[in-house]
Amino acid sequence: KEIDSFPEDFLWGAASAAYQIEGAWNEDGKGPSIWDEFSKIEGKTFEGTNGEVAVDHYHRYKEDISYMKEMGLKAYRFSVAWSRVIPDGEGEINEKGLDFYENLVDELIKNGIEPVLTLYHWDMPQALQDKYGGWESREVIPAFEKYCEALFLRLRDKVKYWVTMNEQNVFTSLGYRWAAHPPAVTDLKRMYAANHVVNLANATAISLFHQLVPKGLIGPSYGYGPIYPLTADPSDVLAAENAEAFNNDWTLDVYCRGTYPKFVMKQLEHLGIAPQVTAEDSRLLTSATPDFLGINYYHGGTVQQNRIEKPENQSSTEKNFSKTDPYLMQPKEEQAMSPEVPMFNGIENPYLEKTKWGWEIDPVGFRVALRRIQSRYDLPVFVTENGLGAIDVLTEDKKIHDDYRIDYLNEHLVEMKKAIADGVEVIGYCAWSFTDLLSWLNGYKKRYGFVYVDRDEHDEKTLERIPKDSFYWYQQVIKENGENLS
Ligand code: GCO
Repeated sequence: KEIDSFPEDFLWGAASAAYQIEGAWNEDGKGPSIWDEFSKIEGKTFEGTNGEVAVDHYHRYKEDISYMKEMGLKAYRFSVAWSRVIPDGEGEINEKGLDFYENLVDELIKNGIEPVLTLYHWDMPQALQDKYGGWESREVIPAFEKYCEALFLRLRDKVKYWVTMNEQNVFTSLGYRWAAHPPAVTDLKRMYAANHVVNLANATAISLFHQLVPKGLIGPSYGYGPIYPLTADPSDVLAAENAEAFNNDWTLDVYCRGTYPKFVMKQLEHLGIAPQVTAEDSRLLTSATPDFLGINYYHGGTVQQNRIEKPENQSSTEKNFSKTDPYLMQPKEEQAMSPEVPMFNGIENPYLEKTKWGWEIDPVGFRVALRRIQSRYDLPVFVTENGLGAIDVLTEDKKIHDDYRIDYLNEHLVEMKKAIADGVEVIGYCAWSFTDLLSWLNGYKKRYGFVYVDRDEHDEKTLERIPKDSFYWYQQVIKENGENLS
């Protein structure tokens, strides 16, 4: 066997999330989620887009799976909407909700596709937000456990790969630091408190899973980006290490080792914003560690030593969001760090190009990321997301020539192949996304899919599915098990 070839059973996949594709937001007993409510508030999402219909996957999942089969997909990652399974988050189980996901899983298996099920992709039941304050309260942990138990029991014989939390770092910082996602607050103390509760919920789910589904594999999906120093000035290198600790070790150490990095904890204690960790919490966190680490890779970040004084009287939100350009409603990378902690200062990387939405394009960073994760945690890695958001143009003869997406994915796969040759154990790769879907803040302008969906912000149009050029390219990659990637 060639040292740099993909394993025989490599899981070539694609991914999605319930809110971004399903629609049917109030059908068959589903309760409202925080995103159903948040998107109704004026000015929160791009031109007021919401997931009420999304790409209507709830009604068209068989058609979508027929495209997956045509493509030769080996794995499909999707998420379950908690409020479809338990409408108020903690009470009665809605059998129709469970039925939907079981039917979806059956259809995947029938077509030879391995299901990869994400338990939490950001759509907390609104009832739990209202009653307890969502992730800020420990009261949601037993509710989450009950929800997970219902799914484990129903699907344990059919689903082998399970993901607990999707991009905990992203949803807690967008929700509690940047006020861009619900509950839309800017309070670091609350962010760190919520983050700790999510860690406990994650560990609770893993612990229950290991009892109930001993043959399955479970892990969180973390949005990882490696941090670079701007220069070889040792102070910049130190700043990059600080940023890596604050941004990445902070979450990954808890997942994999059950402990918070001491150095970061000390800083947070000093600032009076550290989470309260009890001895019992520590026991749970160290006892329930994942079987693999899911990594969503888009880009990293670059820092220099902190030289800039924070301007007085300016809130983080004012400073960090462009209110005028809807494409920049995501916080920029240089700001998505910890400006309150004067140890590093985010800055643009002069060597990297960016997407239309200001996301750096950094395939080599993917290899760096995979190697850093392997050497720090030594767990199998499942790449659960990677992809390019772009404006795709449908030609008159109904084609989408997305060569830019092919180039992007190809460059990333080449680097992933090198990382495998370097010795990183990668068990699968799910491109983001299978069909086009609703971008949380950017509507349908920003498309990621291999399959185009005919709709825009305000007009559902035909919702017709049209495979893009990248669909046929990925089909070939899968067929050759990545042999000819270069
Ligand atoms: C967007 C984002 C998402 C995320 C995904 C994270 O534009 O809304 O890119 O699609 O990538 O949901 O897990």
